[in-house]
Amino acid sequence: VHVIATAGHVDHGKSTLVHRLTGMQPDRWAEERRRGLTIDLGFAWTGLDGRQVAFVDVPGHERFVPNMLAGIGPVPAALFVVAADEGWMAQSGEHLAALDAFGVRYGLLVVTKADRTDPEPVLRDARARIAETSLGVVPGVAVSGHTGAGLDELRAALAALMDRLPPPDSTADVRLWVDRAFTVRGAGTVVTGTLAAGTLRTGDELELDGRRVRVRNLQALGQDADTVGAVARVAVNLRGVDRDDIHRGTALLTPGAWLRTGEIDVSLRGGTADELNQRLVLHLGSAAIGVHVRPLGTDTARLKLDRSLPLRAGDIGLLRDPGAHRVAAGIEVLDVRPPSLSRRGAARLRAEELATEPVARALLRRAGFIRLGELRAMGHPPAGTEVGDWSVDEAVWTALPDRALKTFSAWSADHPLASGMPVEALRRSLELPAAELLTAALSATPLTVRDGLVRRPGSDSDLPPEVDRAVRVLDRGFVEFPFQAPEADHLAELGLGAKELAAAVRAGRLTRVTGNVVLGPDALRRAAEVLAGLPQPFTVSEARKALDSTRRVAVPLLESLDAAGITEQLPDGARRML
Ligand SMILES: Nc1nc2c(ncn2[C@@H]2O[C@H](COP(=O)(O)OP(=O)(O)OP(=O)(O)O)[C@@H](O)[C@H]2O)c(=O)[nH]1
Ligand SMILES: [Mg+2]
Repeated sequence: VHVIATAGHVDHGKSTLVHRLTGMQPDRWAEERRRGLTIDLGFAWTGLDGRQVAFVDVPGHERFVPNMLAGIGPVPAALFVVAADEGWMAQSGEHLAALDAFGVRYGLLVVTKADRTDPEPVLRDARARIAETSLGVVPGVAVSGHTGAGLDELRAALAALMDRLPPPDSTADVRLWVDRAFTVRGAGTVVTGTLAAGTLRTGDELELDGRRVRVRNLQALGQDADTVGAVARVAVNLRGVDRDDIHRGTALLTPGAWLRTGEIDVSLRGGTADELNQRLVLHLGSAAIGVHVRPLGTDTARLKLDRSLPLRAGDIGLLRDPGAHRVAAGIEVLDVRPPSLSRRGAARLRAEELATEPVARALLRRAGFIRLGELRAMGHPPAGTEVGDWSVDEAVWTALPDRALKTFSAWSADHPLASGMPVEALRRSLELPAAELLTAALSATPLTVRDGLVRRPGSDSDLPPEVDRAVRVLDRGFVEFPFQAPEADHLAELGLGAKELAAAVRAGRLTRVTGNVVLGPDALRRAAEVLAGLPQPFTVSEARKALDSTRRVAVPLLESLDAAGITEQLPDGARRML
């Protein structure tokens, strides 16, 4: 399916043309038919040259330009209509400016009412004006909606236009800008829109204003469909939402794929920042939102939106001055998460940054780390260094292994009794947002990770399986009695001779208190914790009791603590924590 929007001044024959081409009456409201005036968007479709084409018919009256913009916003091609008898008029100009601002590149000029007067002068004039815009040089056809003259030529030109339209990306994330919402008796809430990219399926779960909704039923061009790929006019029957909660400009979204934003930095087309009013209306997709404009450079500005929208970098919209009936400028979204501008001169610096540095690079420079999914949701291509699910600033990434080593060394110096630094502690002190980043950074250092601890090289050598098993048996005993060393015959039973014990101590799996007196890997740290809770100073006997230990263990354990600078022995033989 191809979707084409009409454009042109009031009464120039847009709806008549759509009716002629499709046999469908695009004006839906009784009031529209009575007054011969299109007020809201109309929709009609037909087969043409073996393909299907849907028309979004827009109103030409100046009062309904916002409706026109909601119709044309998501549509890639336009049928520009000018009446031969009236020629170029005010809304011809405003509609063309809108198409230009939206950057619409595909179109066709139709001069209607050719039965009334020679269409040639208007064809020439309109084509010249259109050639100045994003549409470029377009084919022009003269027709009469009354006699039908020129319609075959128009159909041929439409077929040729469809051949030129770029193929849509049917795998893209869905953002269906809602242009109508209504209730169907028995079915519930239905929304319609132009699906510009992506694919919709019956049963899909989608996001709508932060809530989850389910696609109960799907229609394209009046037919039920299980799957509809872009580009298409679709009607979506939704479960889980009330019609009253939906308005034009809401969007149906692929869950989790879009970020809402209330503040954006944009580049301007066809207008300079200092000429813009402070208050304008942003039209993007089918949305129309009041914005506060703050100029940054000559062709960049910051927009504060009255209501947040799901936007991405690269989105195209326009700013309109509703009072003056004027398109003030076209915009392209550059950044949906712009930095705050609190300092003096910040706006100018920001403009320079936008002009000289890719936005994703600047975001990374400030944040250090951004999830790939978030970068995509912001509309940016991959930037920096990819690490697992993350994009990392290159400078940050290069410096990280060294920082990790330094931080680890400093921590180890402060914790001489620890057999390793907890991964989580190192992650936090390096201010890394995820453990996978630390693991990746550590692979460029001699440090290793085991049992949730970052360890020095060599402390992690693997034990032979039988020694490992034996040490695990000891570990279970240490859980309840961390300061009771296994007796010699127990060690012998487990096959832990001097050589095996030495290996386990080297691997950081046991702490040697003295000779063949061994405890668990964190025995010294845990002893220090217990002793810190005693009234200071304390005697060996008090320490022994508090540790639920024996003299055989307590005496050398205290000496180890002295040696590590954790405790200190006083002249009278008592000790205190340092
Ligand atoms: N003589 C003549 N009249 C036409 C032609 N096309 C449309 N009309 C008449 O012009 C009037 C306006 O036509 P519409 O098709 O409603 O115009 P429109 O552009 O859709 O108008 P809005 O949607 O209100 O902007 C109607 O009375 C039509 O019958 C044509 O080719 N020749
Ligand atoms: Mg009309």
